[in-house]
Amino acid sequence: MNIIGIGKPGCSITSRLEQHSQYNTFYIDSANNKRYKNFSKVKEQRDHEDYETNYRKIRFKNMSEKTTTVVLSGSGKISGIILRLLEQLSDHSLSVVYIKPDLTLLDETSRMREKIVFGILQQYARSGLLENIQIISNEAVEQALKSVSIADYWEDINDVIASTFHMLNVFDNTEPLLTTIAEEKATTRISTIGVVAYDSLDEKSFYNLHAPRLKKYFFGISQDTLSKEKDLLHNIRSYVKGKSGEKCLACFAIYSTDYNENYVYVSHHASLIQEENVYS
Ligand SMILES: Nc1nc2c(ncn2[C@@H]2O[C@H](COP(=O)(O)OP(=O)(O)OP(=O)(O)O)[C@@H](O)[C@H]2O)c(=O)[nH]1
Ligand SMILES: [Mg+2]
Repeated sequence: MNIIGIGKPGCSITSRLEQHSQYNTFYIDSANNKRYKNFSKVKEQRDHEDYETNYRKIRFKNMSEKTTTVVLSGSGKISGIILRLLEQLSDHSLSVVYIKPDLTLLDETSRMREKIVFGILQQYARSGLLENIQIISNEAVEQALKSVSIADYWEDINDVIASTFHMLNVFDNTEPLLTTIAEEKATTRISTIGVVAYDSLDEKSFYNLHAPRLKKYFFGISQDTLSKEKDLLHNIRSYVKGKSGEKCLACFAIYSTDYNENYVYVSHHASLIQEENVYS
């Protein structure tokens, strides 16, 4: 799978995925201070619109696959290239990881940009131009962290985002021991991801997705726990059952892992466009 990072947040998160062999990583920004490999420079522009108007086709070296995930936040100016980039890659199977910034920290112009990009990308997902958009709110990720050091603030946040994205991707491509997960309905293309603490089953999703239709729980269980905990399946079943609702189906998959710890990840899926006309 190709991962393309745009701008500071997109590139930083993408660089955390570079270590895994599953991903071919690419970077787009107006400067390459971090000396990323596979970097494409886009000339710095005055504003969002100029990034769109002055877009030049990006030459990606060594991009052979046609399954691509783009990571970006909509508040930065460079996010102005996103629709043109998606157009350039229209023969790919495209997904977006959308980083939702803390809006209270943004000025008016950045907030406007964010609102536009967030809205359009969700429309793209609904219409099927995107396979999926995963929404990740920095504020929610911060709350999922037990402690955040200010010095390593973005590193810590980006590590959690990248590792959760990666683990869900690994589980998605691994045969589970047991599963109640059915083929995803193509209508639920707006989603988020999150973590669940195994012991307390305390769930922290990375975006408060409104009107979810589907929740998928991925239990990565150690060999030791699998052999010792006799009521494991019963507990998982009743926990997941409690997450269902009238219009929301909750399901799970159990995997055996070589880790000592047990890990639980979750994804929520909706068809409804999020935060649409909330304030207008
Ligand atoms: N998760 C995460 N979010 C970040 C990071 N850096 C910045 N952000 C958030 O993403 C938003 C956009 O990032 P910026 O650095 O402002 O913008 P950019 O994407 O580089 O775009 P430009 O305006 O063209 O520089 C910011 O408002 C932050 O809230 C990061 O490393 N990780
Ligand atoms: Mg930048």
